Amino acid sequence: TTWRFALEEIEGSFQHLYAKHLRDRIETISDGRIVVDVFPYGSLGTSTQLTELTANGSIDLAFASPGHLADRVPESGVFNLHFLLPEEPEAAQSILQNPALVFELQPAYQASGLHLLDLVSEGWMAWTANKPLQTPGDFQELKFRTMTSKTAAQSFRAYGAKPVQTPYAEVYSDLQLHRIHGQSNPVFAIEEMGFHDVQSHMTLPKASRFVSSLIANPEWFAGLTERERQWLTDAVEDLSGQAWDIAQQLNQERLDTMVERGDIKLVTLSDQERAAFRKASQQARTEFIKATEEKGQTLLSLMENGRQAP
Ligand code: 6CS
Repeated sequence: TTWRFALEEIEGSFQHLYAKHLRDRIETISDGRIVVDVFPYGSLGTSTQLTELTANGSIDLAFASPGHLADRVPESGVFNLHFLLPEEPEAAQSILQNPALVFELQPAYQASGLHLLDLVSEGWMAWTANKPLQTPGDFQELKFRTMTSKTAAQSFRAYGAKPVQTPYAEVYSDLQLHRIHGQSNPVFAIEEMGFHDVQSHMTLPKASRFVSSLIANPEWFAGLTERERQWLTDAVEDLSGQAWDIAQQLNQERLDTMVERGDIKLVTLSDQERAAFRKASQQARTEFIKATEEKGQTLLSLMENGRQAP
């Protein structure tokens, strides 16, 4: 048997490391009877297209980042909001690994033809531009690339930016041709996509973490034998914890590389500077709640303090 697993990121990325771990575990535990065919980002299409291929059964497993997915699954837009998860990694990790989160989101994923397996953080989002981004004022009129969903754009519109929504593969050339002036991604992605070649500054605002969802085709998942399903869910559960270390290490390595090479100037924000962004970010929250109502409120509370509102 072959399981087809599609990634929104290129070889060497976080998702690629994750997929290789999953592949090795499944192939070992099944004694080689299950082969996991991993498709890094490229020929299969954009993130949105990968989701479509998963919904229609051409692909069995995929990553679907809420940055792109939230127009299809509005509730997943909660991960596009800033200043929700606690700053402290252990606290953030236990919130993201709280089974209540997948449980609350599952109906929304199912309604759009997807089975949600897990949520994984790939690390802090960094903002790049050809200047430091230290105040919402620095975003005024800035053509800032975001992922393609409305909520992804709203989070930066709230800071005063003019969001431009484009697929991942177009970001490098759009920066090079000055069609956009900045973008946001985890550090590892900025390095491997070469964005530091065409951007002078990287701001580390600690405003949000990049979260992706691991999805499966629902019929494929239901059609697995009990044993196969157990292998998959066990592997995903084990990897859930490990993924934080993988991301942390990958981001740190790539940050060190960029700093050593002098590729890009680093900018960090003071608590006071972050407070100004935190305040401005509330507007995106209001719009998310308007679109998702009670469900959105429940997810928001789960993300903020790990508990549902009373
Ligand atoms: O910015 C993007 O569109 C992409 N960034 C990452 C790190 N993963 C997938 C996503 O599509």
